Amino acid sequence: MEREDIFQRHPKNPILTRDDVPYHCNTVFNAAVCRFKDTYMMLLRVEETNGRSHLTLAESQDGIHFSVHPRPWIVPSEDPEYEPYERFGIEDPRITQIGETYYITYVAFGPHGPRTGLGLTKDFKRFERICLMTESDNKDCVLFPEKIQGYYVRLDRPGGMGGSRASIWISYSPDLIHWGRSKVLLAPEPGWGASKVGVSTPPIKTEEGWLVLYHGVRQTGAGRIYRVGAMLLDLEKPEKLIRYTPHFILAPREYYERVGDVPNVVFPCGFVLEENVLKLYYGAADTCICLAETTLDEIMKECTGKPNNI
Ligand code: BMA
Repeated sequence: MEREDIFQRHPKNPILTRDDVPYHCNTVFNAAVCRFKDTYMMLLRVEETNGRSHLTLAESQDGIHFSVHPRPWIVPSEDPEYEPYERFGIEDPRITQIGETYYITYVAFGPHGPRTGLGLTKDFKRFERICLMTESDNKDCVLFPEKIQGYYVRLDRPGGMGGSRASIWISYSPDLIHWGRSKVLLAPEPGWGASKVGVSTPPIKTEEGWLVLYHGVRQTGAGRIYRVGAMLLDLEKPEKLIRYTPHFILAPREYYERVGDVPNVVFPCGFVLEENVLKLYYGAADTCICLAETTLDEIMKECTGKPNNI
């Protein structure tokens, strides 16, 4: 029997709201998180009152109480290479550490639709853009934390906007710029993720495979519901899906997940792994940031579904 209570929500939820931002904004949500030296580093999506987003850093010593920097960190670029694609904002970051470098993927949003931007930092002071690494109509892109068989690997979700099948894809690159060998990994299927699926957080290496959390979207008469599942990919050939959760493992239940600018949304973008404990940071109702914990073993036990759906 599937269980849904494998995550324990932090009693201080929501752990971060717009009241914690030292400047005027509409909401904070969908934050990437990592460990940097002794600090929990959060990169949060801040939506301004014009409806456009930028990314701001917040720091914490305990992973619960974050202090938000006084100024935005990653804002739409004025460089003509990027400007037409970032004009309407920067959204939903993910951080992947490879060696000493922290790679940041983000949704660049402009008049041509959403696409993925990629940049890096080594010190969380200077942010350097590398490229716009996907074409338009592509979101939820994350990098694997190491090269596999000599290639960088990414997961993403092309085709979510136009009513086509909004599936999770995998691609490979020798240099982070040129990408290919793209394949579908997981497609929406009737049920909790019927409308779209998209990767939530960067892959976690385990003995059994790469464990990846993803979100599933169900369109209902009252709007969309965003929930979370997990999948396990082969360590050497990550385009091979081993198992996944046929049911969701985290769903909007609490008031702060049900009520907000966009109701019924839990949307993780980051985690910190401490031993076997996964601290998952997620945006709730596009309005605040929350924390919930579980163990990798608990997630692994829920991955009972065999791949058959692409
Ligand atoms: C998705 C993204 C997320 C957002 C979610 C729910 O398409 O835009 O940033 O949290 O919708 O509104």
